[in-house]
This record gives sequence, structure tokens and C-alpha cells, in this order.
Amino acid sequence: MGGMNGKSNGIRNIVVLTGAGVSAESGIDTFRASDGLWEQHRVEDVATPEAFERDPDLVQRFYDMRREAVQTKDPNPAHFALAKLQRELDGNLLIVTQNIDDLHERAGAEDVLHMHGEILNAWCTSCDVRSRWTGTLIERPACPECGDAALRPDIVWFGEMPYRMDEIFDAIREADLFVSIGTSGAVYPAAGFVRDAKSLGVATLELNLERSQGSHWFDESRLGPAGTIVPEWVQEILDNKG
Ligand code: BV8
Repeated sequence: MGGMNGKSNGIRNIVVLTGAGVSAESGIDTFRASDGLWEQHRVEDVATPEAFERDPDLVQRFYDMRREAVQTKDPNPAHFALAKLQRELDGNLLIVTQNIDDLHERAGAEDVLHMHGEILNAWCTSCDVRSRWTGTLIERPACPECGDAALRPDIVWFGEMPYRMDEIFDAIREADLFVSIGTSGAVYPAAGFVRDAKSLGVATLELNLERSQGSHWFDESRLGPAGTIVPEWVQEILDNKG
């Protein structure tokens, strides 16, 4: 099967799935690391619709904190390399991210699919409109569209269906290569994409600091910090454009 380095084996369309690890070198906490988010907060207390029902202040404060933090961080070489690949690849590169930060876009990437939502959006549960939001929600501000005090973070919580799943499956079906970057493979349906890709005969590559839970499903795993191994891999692909 064609190498992952694009040696004129016609790798045109690529789907990249990213997780918290691609933003770690930008200073954004990952989830499962020893000092990760889930060490400080119980998922069921802050990232489920039931938690929001039970204690909306706790949930709003959790996301207000992360919304403020994201705006103090900058993209790293992994984000910039993926934006470069998207610009220079002959075919199509879809970046599917589990991350709620906007670092891919700030590095110049377009067409980023946030399957778990975006921290810089507020979602009105009254009029269903999503509005750009950089401030806090704890004080129950009015929806810019309908005026109702019914804004929640535009985040896919556990038990809720991720966004734009059909588009993701269509892109995987059209892809020559599926690449997973900086994710532990612990959360579904994202963690199942590698198997979907494999079953469709798509080549699969993992770029991660350590082996993920789904490592054995990948044709190749390269281990190291994303800020180093992603630019290296991108250069290989571009050097070998058919
Ligand atoms: C749903 C937004 C159903 C919130 C998130 C099948 C089997 C078992 C369970 C399930 C299943 N199907 C569904 C479930 C339940 C659940 C689930 O998967 N539970 C897990 C815990 C077992 N899934 C759901 O609930 C999903 N919804 O199934 O809906 C449905 C069906 C029909 C109709 C209605 C509903 C929704 C899941 C989405 C939840 N929201 N995020 C927020 O951010 O606060 S998930 C959140 O956690 C992230 O988005 C991400 O997805 C996940 C964290 O994972 P990672 O990003 O991978 O981060 P992690 O810290 O774990 O790992 C970091 C990795 O990076 C590590 O491997 C590390 O080595 C590496 N790394 C670190 N530094 C670097 C690095 N790599 C490179 N360079 C570095 N420098």
C-alpha cells in the first residue's frame, strides 16, 4: 500500500482528526493527562446536559474559564503546518477537530469541522441561533438575536450527538488517507473513525505523543510532540506531491 509520505502514490484527499494533544504545546490543557481537565473536574459535573440542568452556574463557570483561557493562547507549529498542507495539497484536506478552541482557524486553516462545538460561540436554546461570544455566560446575558436569557455554551456534551457526522463520513469515504493527531482515542464516535476508514480501504496514520487506545488500528504510528512530527509529515507529503 502507498507509503504515508505521498511518494507519488496519488494521495489526494486527506481527512485529519485532531484532539487536545494538537493544542497542548499552545498551553491548552488536555483532558486525560495527570494535570488534565478531567483531573480537576468530574465530566458528569460539567460536560453533560444533566449537569447543566442540575447546576448551570458550575457548568457556565467551567466554560467561561476555558473561553477566557483560549483567547490568551496562540497556534503552534502543528496548527500552522496543517493550514499550509490545506493550502498546498492538490486534493482536499478536511480538518475534523474534537477541540473547542479556534487555533486551527487562527493558524489560517479554513473548512475546520468542530464536531464537539466551539467555545467562542454561544447557543441560544430559545431561538436556536449561535452567536460569536468572547465574554462570560454566568451572568445570563440576553441572546443577541431574540433577547431571551437562554444562552448555553455551543458545546457537544456527553450523551449529545456530535455535529455534522454525515459530512465526516462522506469525507472519510472520499479520502485516500485518514490521519489522527493528538488524541487518546477514548471518546466515541470520534475514536471509531479509524475503523470506519480501514473498512473503506483508506490508509491510516497516527501522529501522537504516545500510543492511543486505538493505536493497533493504524497502518502506521509515529510518536512525538505534534509541534515537531506534524510539520515533518506535512513536508514529506508536499515534497512528494505526485
Ligand atoms: C454520543 C466537548 C449518542 C466538551 C467532548 C461507544 C463506546 C463507549 C462509550 C460510548 C460509545 N458511544 C458513545 C459513548 C459515550 C461517550 C463516550 O465516548 N464516552 C467515553 C468516555 C467512553 N460519547 C458521547 O457521549 C458522545 N455522544 O455518543 O451521543 C447519541 C446518539 C444518538 C443521538 C443522541 C446522542 C459525545 C462525545 C463528545 C463529548 N464532548 N468535548 C468539552 O470539551 O468540555 S469530548 C472531549 O473529550 C474532547 O472533545 C475529546 O473528544 C475528548 C478528549 O479526548 P482527546 O482530545 O483525545 O484528549 P485526551 O486528553 O484524552 O488525550 C490527549 C492525547 O494527546 C493523548 O493521547 C496524549 O498522548 C496526546 N498528546 C498530549 N500532548 C501531545 C500529544 N500528542 C502530540 N503532541 C503533544 N504535545
